[in-house]
Formats: sequence, C-alpha cells, structure tokens
Amino acid sequence: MLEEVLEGLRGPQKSLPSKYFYDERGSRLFEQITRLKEYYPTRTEKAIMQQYMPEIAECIAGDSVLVELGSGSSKKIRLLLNHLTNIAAYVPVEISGKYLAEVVRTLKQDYPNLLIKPVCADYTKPFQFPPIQNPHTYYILFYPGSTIGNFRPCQAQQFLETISRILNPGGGMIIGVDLKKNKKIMEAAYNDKKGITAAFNKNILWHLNRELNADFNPVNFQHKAFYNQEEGRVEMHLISEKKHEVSVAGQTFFFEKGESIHTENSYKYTLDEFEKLVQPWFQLKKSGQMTIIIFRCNI
Ligand code: AVI
Repeated sequence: MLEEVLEGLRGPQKSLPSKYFYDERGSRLFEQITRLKEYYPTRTEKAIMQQYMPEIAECIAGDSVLVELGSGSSKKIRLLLNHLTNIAAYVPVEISGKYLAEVVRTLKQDYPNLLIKPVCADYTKPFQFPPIQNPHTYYILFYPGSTIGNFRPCQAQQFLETISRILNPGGGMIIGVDLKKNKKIMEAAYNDKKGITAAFNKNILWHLNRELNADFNPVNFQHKAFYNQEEGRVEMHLISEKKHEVSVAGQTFFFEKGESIHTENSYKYTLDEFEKLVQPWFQLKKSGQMTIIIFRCNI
C-alpha cells in the first residue's frame, strides 16, 4: 500500500489507487451510494438481472464454483443464489476483512446449505485460492457493478486475460458494464446532492492517515467529479483548497491551491467498444468454451 501511495503522490499529476476507498467506512459509504437516486448503475443492473435471471441461471452448471471479486455486501449474488441449486461453493473475495466477515455471517444464516469460502485479499494482486471440498467442474466469475470500468482499458484487458486463464473451458463470466450515456446523467451519479460520494472520495485520506501514519486534513480538500469525453470516463479528484503540505510515512508532499489528487476513473463503454475489449478472450454468446453475459447498465 505504502509503495503504491507514494508512487501516486510523487507523479506530476498526483493520484491514488481507487481500491483504497474501501476500508470499513468506505465500503459502507459505497453501500449508501448504491442506494442514491442519482446513482443509476446499481438499481439498473439489479433490474436487468431480475428480468433475465432464468436465462442466466440456465447457463450455469450445477457443480460450478461462483467467484465474486470485490464482493462488498454480496447482495447481487443473492439473486443468482436464489435461482441456483447445487452450487459447489461461493467464494467472495473482498479487501475489507471486517466487512467481509460480517457479510459472510448473514449469508451463512440465509443459505445454510451453501459452502462459503471467503477470501480477504486485494484481488488485483495474486492471492491464495481456497480449497473447495465439494466436487466441482467449472468456475464462474461474477463481476457486476461496472467495476471493470475502474480499470484503464489496457489494465482491463490484462485482467480479462488473467481471468480467462484461470477459468477452465466451460467456465465463464457474468459481468456488468456501464454504457456511455448523457453526460448530465453520468455526472449527477458522481455528484450526489447528499454529499455521500464526496464523503466516499475524502474517506481515502482518512484511510491513509490511519494505515500509513499520514496527516491529511480532509477539510483541506474538495470533491470534484466530471465526465472526460475524450477518455470516455468519469474522473474523481480531490482538490486542495489551499497551499499546504502533508506527511505520509515520514515523507513530505506539497500541494498548491487548486492542485488535484486524481482518485478514480470510471470508464464507460459503448457495447461495440466493450465487445472489442473482451473479444480476444471471451465470446459473447454461449458456446462450448466460454460464456459471457453482458448486463446493459443503461438508464
Ligand atoms: C465500484 N465502482 C464501479 C464505482 C463506480 O461507479 O465507478 C465506484 C464509485 N465511485 C463513485 N461512486 C461510485
């Protein structure tokens, strides 16, 4: 974490890896974001999943292991679990350990017959996959929420390549991706009136203060989010309100008034662009090898 953070703050455009939003408080704030009126992706994706669940469930063999990377509240997986019998196991992978433990506790109560093998890990790095005692043939990756949009397209391709090597033939991926749409709708989703997204953005600084002995004062920064048309992404930044300095693990960083820390990219795709992105590794229709189901996250 320290290395990544220092590297990001040393660049001419200061930046922080967006995965560090998600400590316990950050995960809760994100949960609140998903319920906001302005934040359309979650409810839209849920509606699509509900509508097409019988077709989706049909594509998943009974002895599959469901793997969810960045499982968070594990709410959407319930839609799948409710439609599937005889799943070999569910493997939620989540960076925030406390949150994961809490979520798994309630899942176990609600699905007493399901084998749940939680993994507390940063899934962007190699991690130990747990042994699955139940017989199983296929791995199905569940990757909803347009989280793929938080990678740069070249990183997304590397990620897809890694995934395709892990999934045995016959395995597959259920992925959610937010499509390009009206700029106003996209910008409103990241600038909610209640200020929850602003609190979520600033939470990364509290996280660094705690974990890396930093002394950011979040009051000195303002939340900014906008759609960058050229890059096809919503960007989130924290803008320094005044000239000041901050110490991180004993190293000093200078901020000018108005200088930004780039904290997140959320890429939006057209369906064509997304097809091109996944094409080297995944087929879009069910085939003997691999299945990918694209959820159209449209308003
Ligand atoms: C998790 N990820 C897909 C969210 C997004 O829309 O990029 C994170 C988020 N950032 C601000 N609001 C939500």
